[in-house]
Amino acid sequence: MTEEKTPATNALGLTKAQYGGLPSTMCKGCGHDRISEAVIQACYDLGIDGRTLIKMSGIGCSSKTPAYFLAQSMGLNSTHGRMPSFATGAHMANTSMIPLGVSGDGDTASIGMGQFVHMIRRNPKLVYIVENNGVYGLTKGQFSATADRESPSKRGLFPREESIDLCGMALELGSTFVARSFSGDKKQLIPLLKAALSFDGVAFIDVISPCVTFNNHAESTKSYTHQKEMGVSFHDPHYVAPQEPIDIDYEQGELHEVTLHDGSRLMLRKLERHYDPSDRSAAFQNLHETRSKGEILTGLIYIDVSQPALAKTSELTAEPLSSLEQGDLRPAIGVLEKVNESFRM
Ligand SMILES: Cc1ncc(C[n+]2csc(CCOP(=O)(O)OP(=O)(O)O)c2C)c(N)n1
Ligand code: SF4
Ligand SMILES: [Mg+2]
Repeated sequence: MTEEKTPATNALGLTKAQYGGLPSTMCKGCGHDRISEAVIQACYDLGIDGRTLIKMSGIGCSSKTPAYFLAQSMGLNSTHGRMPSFATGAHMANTSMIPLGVSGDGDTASIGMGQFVHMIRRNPKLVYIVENNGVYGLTKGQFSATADRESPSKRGLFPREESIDLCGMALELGSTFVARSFSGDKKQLIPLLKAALSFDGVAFIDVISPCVTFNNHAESTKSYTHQKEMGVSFHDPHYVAPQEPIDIDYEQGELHEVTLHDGSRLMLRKLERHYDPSDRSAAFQNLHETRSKGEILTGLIYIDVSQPALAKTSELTAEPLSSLEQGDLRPAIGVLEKVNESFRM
């Protein structure tokens, strides 16, 4: 007689299957599905109660993926490029929820660029994932603004304009958490996602995610083969939750330890070169150097845990705005007149 195995559970007594969502409708082999799996694993490992997480997205194949993870979470598949403002609003209405946003390279680097720029400047708490395949997958493979000039389409055409490096851009705008990874590298992506979920502010992760249908041919710089050949990882990251003992494997060798807002730690064991992710100038330099060699730099590129997130500087009420009554929200006539008067010269 074969014994039935009880499935493993996490700190909340939940199985990993309970962090799943609807069956995926992505093309078989699409990088986006690997990212959904990494989100499921990170949330399962951290013991996140899915009911406390909100999933936000724009429009695109990438933006459809929140349907395929965390079925218990509320979410909004919003409009093209507008995820940042929906996510910022939802977060400010109830800061006790964990906001996680999924966008695409088209969604972020073209139609949503204005939203992206100002969201980074405002710095609300938000895990911001760009599933970057260099094309508009959903509308059948047109070049996006992250398509590299040396990377031809399947039909042999080259992009006319220079590509946008979203990590470089986020860094320039003052982002305090900038990371890049590859959908096929769960060893790197899962700890980065856990760190992002523990971070107070925008945690931006650009994830190279091959579109197997429109942009995974041999010459594409967003293909599985190119990433394998040209991907340069800064470090081998390891996430340690606040209640866990120190992992002795990470006590030796070149180690950079980052303490996150909830007391958890990200241990970065250096692989390629000496690198301190709190050095902004070094982050710029490394991004430029690797880009000029056609390499794709992955890992935690920059972090600054000292900058306050939007909710901290916004004088919010102790009770979430979403649960206040009309009477609490509407100021008395006298109060309103005083406010208006203060704006008159
Ligand atoms: C206002 C508006 N303009 C254009 C479109 C058409 N459209 C839908 S998805 C998309 C691009 C999606 O590309 P990306 O964000 O890279 O996602 P992917 O499908 O590659 O994951 C476009 C142009 C739209 N839905 N709404
Ligand atoms: S078209 Fe491309 S991005 Fe969209 S599901 Fe298929 S492989 Fe993925
Ligand atoms: Mg895309």
